[in-house]
Amino acid sequence: MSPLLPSRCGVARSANREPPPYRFPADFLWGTATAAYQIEGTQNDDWAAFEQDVIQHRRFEQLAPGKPRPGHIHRLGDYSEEIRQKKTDFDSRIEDDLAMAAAMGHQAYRFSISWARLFPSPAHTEPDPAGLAYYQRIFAALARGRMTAVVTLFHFTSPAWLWQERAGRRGWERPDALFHWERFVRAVLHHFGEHMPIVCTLNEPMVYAYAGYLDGTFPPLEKRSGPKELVPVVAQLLRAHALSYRLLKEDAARRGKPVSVGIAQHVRTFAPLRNHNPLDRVTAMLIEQAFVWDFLDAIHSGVLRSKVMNVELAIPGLSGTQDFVGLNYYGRFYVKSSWRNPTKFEVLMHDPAQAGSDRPNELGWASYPQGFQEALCEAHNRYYLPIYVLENGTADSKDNDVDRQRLLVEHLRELYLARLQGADVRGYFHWSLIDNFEWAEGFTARFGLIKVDYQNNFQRAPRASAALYTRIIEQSGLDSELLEQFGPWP
Ligand code: IFM
Repeated sequence: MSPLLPSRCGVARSANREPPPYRFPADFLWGTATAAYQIEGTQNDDWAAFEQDVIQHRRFEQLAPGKPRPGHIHRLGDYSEEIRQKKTDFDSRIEDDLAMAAAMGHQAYRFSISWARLFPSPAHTEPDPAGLAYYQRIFAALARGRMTAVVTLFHFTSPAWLWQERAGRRGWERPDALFHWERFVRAVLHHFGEHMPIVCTLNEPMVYAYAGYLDGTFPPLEKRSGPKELVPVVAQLLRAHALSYRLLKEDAARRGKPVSVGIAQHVRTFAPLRNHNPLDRVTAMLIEQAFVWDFLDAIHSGVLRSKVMNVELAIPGLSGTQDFVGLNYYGRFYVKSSWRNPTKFEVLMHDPAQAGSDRPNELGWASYPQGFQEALCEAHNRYYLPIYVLENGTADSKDNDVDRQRLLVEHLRELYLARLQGADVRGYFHWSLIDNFEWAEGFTARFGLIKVDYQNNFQRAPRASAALYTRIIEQSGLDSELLEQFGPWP
């Protein structure tokens, strides 16, 4: 192999015999992540319109958690108008929440800037001053706590007015969508560019495309006929990413400051439900490629090439527009196919036959820490770029949240082992700092290191995992005691 090429990372279980402690470098970035819609007060956006519709038509009957039903939000009717409007009441607690994160030793905070808060109506050709003042408070609180701001530009929501049809199209597919997007990105850069060293342009574009345009569980609640119909949306998101990358780099050059840019890609391991079934195996491979890697490959090569979406489309200005690979890792899904109709398959959140080892969380998602190491290595081998884990977490509502504590130790151990084999992972962001609104799952799924007591004026109460995370940050990794407590290891 050429000495100029970085070495390939392979998942070597022998690395598991590495003796503790597992220490991370001093410049490894430890943080948490949130998103505007999930914690902030309501804005004039597509999700707020969806929520209103859900309430009006009472589409919130109790469903099984983890099985979102198109057009529904799980148990939304159980929560008062005040809670639905304020979400976590972050708006009046920005300073306290971020001071608490700083006191817990967090060094970074990932959050998103709401497009609708800056541009609430199409009449706004300039950003709304109140919206700017709001994010100013966040940047100021982060500066006080000496925390690095990691900004996400698009985290699932867009202004309601973008959904009025233009030339028969709406949302990202409108002919003027990129014009408006550019206006938003330029405004963010003009006002906050100075304080944005790491930027994530898009959060989980494939989740957005699948949930919004195939499953109908996220706005715009469409159920298109198949993955090929996602191409216009996916291609437009790639164009939006390429455009933001160029604007961010131009802004950084003007300021004489570097900026590191990437996206946050949702990662799952897709496993065949029946290992002996060749169709399950092939389908699982195809879905993983489509859901996890096609988008990142496109940014790498400049061409959206996908078997599942049946497309090969060059996107001008896209190639090489990521400085890091951002991954959000949440475990393993299972694929069950059918010979009678190979394009219709089921995706299971866990395997009912091995619930013991899958340890499904409160949403039924299987835990699979080993897949984390595999995904980090795969990302390294594909792109040879720095990696940030921009999300990792679980739904665990207990005060003594043992599942979240276990998840932290198990996943950080896998991250350490991936680094050992060459994956250049530079930071870890736990999802999430506080409990929040989990999209079609409503308020029921609790992902916070810090509990939000919705019945008690949104009071904050750190869960046991919050102290564990602080301990890990303070000692820059996992000590023998922790590894022993959560072992034995495979
Ligand atoms: O809450 C979401 C977040 O908005 C995007 N990543 C996954 C999280 C948990 O489902």
